[in-house]
Amino acid sequence: MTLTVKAFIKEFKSQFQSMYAYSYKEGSTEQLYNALGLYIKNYLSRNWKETKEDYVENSVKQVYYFSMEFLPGRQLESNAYNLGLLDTIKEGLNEMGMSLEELEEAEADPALGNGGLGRLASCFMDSLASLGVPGNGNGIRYQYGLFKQKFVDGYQVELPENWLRYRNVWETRNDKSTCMVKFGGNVWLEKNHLGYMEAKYENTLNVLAVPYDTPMVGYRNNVVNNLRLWSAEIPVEEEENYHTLEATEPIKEITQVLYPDDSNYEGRLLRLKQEYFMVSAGVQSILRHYKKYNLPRKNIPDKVAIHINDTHPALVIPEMMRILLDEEHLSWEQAWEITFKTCSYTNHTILREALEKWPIDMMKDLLPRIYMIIEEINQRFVDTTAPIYGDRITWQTAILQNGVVNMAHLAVIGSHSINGVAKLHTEILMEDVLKDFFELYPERFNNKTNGITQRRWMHLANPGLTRLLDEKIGEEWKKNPSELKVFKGFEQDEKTIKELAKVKFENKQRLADYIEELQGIKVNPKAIFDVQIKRLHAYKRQHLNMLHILYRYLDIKENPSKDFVPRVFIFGAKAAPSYMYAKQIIKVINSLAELINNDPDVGDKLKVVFFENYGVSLAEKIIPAADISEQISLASMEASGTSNMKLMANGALTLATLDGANIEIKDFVGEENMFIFGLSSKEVYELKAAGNYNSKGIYESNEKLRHTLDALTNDTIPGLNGEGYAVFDSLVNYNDEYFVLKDFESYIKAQEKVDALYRNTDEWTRKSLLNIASSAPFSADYTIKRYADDIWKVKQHSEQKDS
Ligand code: DL6
Repeated sequence: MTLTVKAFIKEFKSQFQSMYAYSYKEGSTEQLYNALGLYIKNYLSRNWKETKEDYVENSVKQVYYFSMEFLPGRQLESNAYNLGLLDTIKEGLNEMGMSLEELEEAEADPALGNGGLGRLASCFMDSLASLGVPGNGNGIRYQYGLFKQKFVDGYQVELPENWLRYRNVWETRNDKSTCMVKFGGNVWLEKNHLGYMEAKYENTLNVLAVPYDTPMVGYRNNVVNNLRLWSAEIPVEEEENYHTLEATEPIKEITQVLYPDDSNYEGRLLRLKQEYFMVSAGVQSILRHYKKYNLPRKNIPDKVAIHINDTHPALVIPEMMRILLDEEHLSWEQAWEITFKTCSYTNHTILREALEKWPIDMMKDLLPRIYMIIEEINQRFVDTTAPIYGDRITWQTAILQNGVVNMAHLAVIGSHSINGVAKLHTEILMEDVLKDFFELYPERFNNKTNGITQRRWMHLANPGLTRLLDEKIGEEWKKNPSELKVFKGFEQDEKTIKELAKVKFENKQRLADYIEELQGIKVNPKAIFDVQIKRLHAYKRQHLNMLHILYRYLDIKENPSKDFVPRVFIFGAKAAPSYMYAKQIIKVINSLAELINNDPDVGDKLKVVFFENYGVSLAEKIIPAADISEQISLASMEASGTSNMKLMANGALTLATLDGANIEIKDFVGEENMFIFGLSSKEVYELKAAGNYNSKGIYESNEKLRHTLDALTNDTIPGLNGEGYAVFDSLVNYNDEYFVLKDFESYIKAQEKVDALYRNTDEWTRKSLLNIASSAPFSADYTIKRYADDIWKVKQHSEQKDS
């Protein structure tokens, strides 16, 4: 039954009253938001319940996506949209004198992730539900999300992100489904009276894992899947042992913060605790749920697929073995077959420092039984591999090496599928990072290029573009993104080009107003909006972007009468708290921005805006307004990127190296509709192998570059305290790890092409149209379909019911 505006108003008023015992007219924005959120949650609860029941009644195969990070973004609008209630709610609120936009601002944006990996997990949740694939998320309910970023004198300052301060209307605490997770203590194996080996524990730290479930709403299909986030608590029966607040700390801290400080031993230990906590609770609850199916244990892989999102949840493998061996009393071979067939793993990075390795002593102390199992997995692996492939390859692929547990090796050995997240990335895994494993298990490797959900990143973030597309190509693209290609037919249609340019201009005007309101910087909406939004890391090369800005600034100062195409450079980026170099880059960009934005000689020609606290909600405001998408990582370093896909779908032209998914963007839209520069991945490998890169030589021989780099250290930029020197040194004196200077010249040339093209508005907009029309292959719905078909072997819910 469709909800009428009248019925909504009546029900909303009564919802509000039942919560606060006064009229909605007296309510604060937070209260009104809470009431609306709960109203929507109540509305969807029937579908949520029925979806769960349906899955059990039909014994469907389900996917469990294990991830230490989720970045769902605000859920009010997207839930209302997927349920088909958005217009009714908007109208109803308007009649009551409110606006949805205003209420939405009261919703916390859960920063339970760092960047692309967490956001991908949330796009996947949306696609699983929208495709009707039985899928669950499994993660941690961090009490504090990723830090809130502030700039003080241009320096990054980290503040706690207390996202749960005003309650979270979307979650349901599920006390019925708690689990116990054990840490430390002593463990030994003993034969029980039935003759089975049983693990005996003493002096363990017992932690109660309490699940909080959040509905994942499918797009207009009545499906509501589940995201389960675990919180650590003191077990009720042990409360009396915890007399002081201090004593409760070891338990409470487990789910307190995302990314504990990893610069010290305690911080690293805590992270390992978090990983096991999430994994153990998740696996226990899956196997308990499986019992409802009343099927033999050997059928688990027919009904359960567990996905390991990067190595962080790789302890799923020994934990599943532990339960099957110690609690279900299966033989090693039976348990291994089930575990291996159930688990699959995605690698998201080739950065050495991000490939997790845990000291053996730490693992042994914290997780003694798990370590025993890992030791045996390793031993059996070595025993079977060495006779066939020899000692060298066996040693290089072992799980236990040089006093550490190599988590990527564990994930690979225990999973039936291993995938990278873009074509080039998967090739690099096979040819370099995991090449020995590729020799051992070629059949396990496959590529699954990332994707994004058009629902959040186009339909909701860019209503102007969505309306235009609906009008030109009909609404089918919303269900079936491949229909976007029909938009190509309008490439030569002058009217459409003008309309598209108008949509972009309006989005830019809106962002310009927001920038002025937030930062007091007046930017010209007619300028090129040039956007780089992603984590701050040297390999992503925000400092290359900064050097170009500095070069441009010097050019403006030295050639005041030259005709410059106005540009607004927009950044959004957080640096890891202990990553000094990244923080120095932020400071240099901020000081440069201060200089440029206040220099009367520059005026409209150049502006630099660095948004504080970049996250999903901010991305939704920036992306629809972007003209240029900066994807300038050193080729071979960026696994995929996903901001590149979001920006392309919103009509930005990509300025990129041939890295990650930029290569596929080029394949779909054509080289002529983007700006490519820099070394290729092959050239990067060759240059590294040659070992003769000499950044100082480039600095000395390139006048333009030298002039620019010198401005980092000669007081051109006021307010710096050595950060300019730090960047200069790393690039010139420490041989420029990410080849910034090598790519500088071709980057500048690409930027000149950007300016030249922008002078021809129609031609620019035509290319923008082609980007939008070519973006469909990056739909997360398609990506999820490929995971479901090739890796998880999970069919859509309706198909499983029929078969
Ligand atoms: O696959 C999602 C995303 C990619 O798009 C990025 O290219 C990649 O950098 C990111 N990887 C990580 C790795 N984290 N760890 N460990 O966030 O994954």
